[in-house]
Amino acid sequence: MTSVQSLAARAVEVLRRNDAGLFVKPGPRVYPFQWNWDSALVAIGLARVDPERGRVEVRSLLRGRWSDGMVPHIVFHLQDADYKPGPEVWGSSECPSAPGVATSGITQPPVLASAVRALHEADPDRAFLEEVLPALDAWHRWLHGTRSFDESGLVAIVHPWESADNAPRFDAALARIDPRELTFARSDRRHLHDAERPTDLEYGRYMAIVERLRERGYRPASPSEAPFAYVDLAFNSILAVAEDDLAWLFGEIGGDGKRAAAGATRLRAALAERWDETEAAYRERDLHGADGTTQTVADLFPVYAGIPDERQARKLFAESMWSPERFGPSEDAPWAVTTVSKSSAAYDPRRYWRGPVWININWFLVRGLERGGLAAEAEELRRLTLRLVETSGFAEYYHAQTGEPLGSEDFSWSAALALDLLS
Ligand code: 2M8
Repeated sequence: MTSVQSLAARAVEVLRRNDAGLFVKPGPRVYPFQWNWDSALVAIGLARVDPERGRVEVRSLLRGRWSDGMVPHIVFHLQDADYKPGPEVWGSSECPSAPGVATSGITQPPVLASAVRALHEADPDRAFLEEVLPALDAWHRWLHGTRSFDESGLVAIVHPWESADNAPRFDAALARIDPRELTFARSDRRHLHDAERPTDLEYGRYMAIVERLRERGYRPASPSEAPFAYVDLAFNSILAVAEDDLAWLFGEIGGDGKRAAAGATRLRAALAERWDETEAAYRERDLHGADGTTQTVADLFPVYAGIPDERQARKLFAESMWSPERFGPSEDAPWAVTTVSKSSAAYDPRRYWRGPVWININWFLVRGLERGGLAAEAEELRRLTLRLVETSGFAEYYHAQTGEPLGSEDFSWSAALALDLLS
């Protein structure tokens, strides 16, 4: 067996072990329910080895959709799993548009249409597209309808859990929230080291935001009415690609993809406007606070959507993504891309979204560099990413200096995206 075959076989084995039947758990112990973008990324890997199982993943996630269109960030299919905060915190059954199965009341980055495209390209299935495209279209419409805040086409997130939890770019916005006392014992604490997870103060603030959103049935009149409202470039870049993919999928069944294509065009124009020539990166925006680059990898995310022109993409790669002082490999920290710039005071190489290397982030960047025509650079990042999983296994995230596996072991999206990068 070649090393590629053996890595692929180990990845398939992780997905098999985490398979709970209806859905693949993000990790074996820490995350026992179905998470939205985890499932989409898992389906992208499954497209390479078992598209039929990938379609099951998509259908299961869509069982959690709300009648207003939202596809929630967690679907609590199993009621007795060990995870706190669980369904009781959300009380979705009190909300008129919630489905029969318990879910959270917020959403996550909309990768799903891109996953459906990957499945269709691997194994065309028109009936499946006819079944799921209306739900994907309804979710994207819901995002534009409830999360737009001006004419730009960009959308806002209303909870850090809608993107990268404790990333430093959310620090200032979170500091304005009065934390709640935690009324439950965090289940992550039972499985993982404290230094690798968000703090209790951050959790107190996450719960305060949930409580205030829950009072309004998770539907604030507009994002600016929500206590936390942030224009996350990772979320918006993912939506831009998903809109393009949805338009393409409609084309496959002779449907009307004009709305989705127009949505992608507006988002692209708005993302392009956020380029910062001095920083060689893009500016984020806190709707209740500042506008500017954040020294987190989200500043680079428009690359995924092919936003920079070739000059900008090369500058961003050389001066940001691959810069040894910022997100790129350096002598003392050879693993990249770090989720926070090494020059930032907030950089913490072990703590969750505050510095470690994540396989999903690298996957988005590899695909973006390819889209932008930077083939050699994409290949360099692809190889480094595969070397990391080869060396340290399919961890949730990794220490940039040592490559040490951190967070959950046997993490599903790390396995699934390694499969995609190997193909
Ligand atoms: C993490 O989020 C959950 C809360 O939703 C947690 O910290 O317990 C994040 O990394 C999120 O992006 C991911 O979808 C989820 C499951 O992997 O875990």
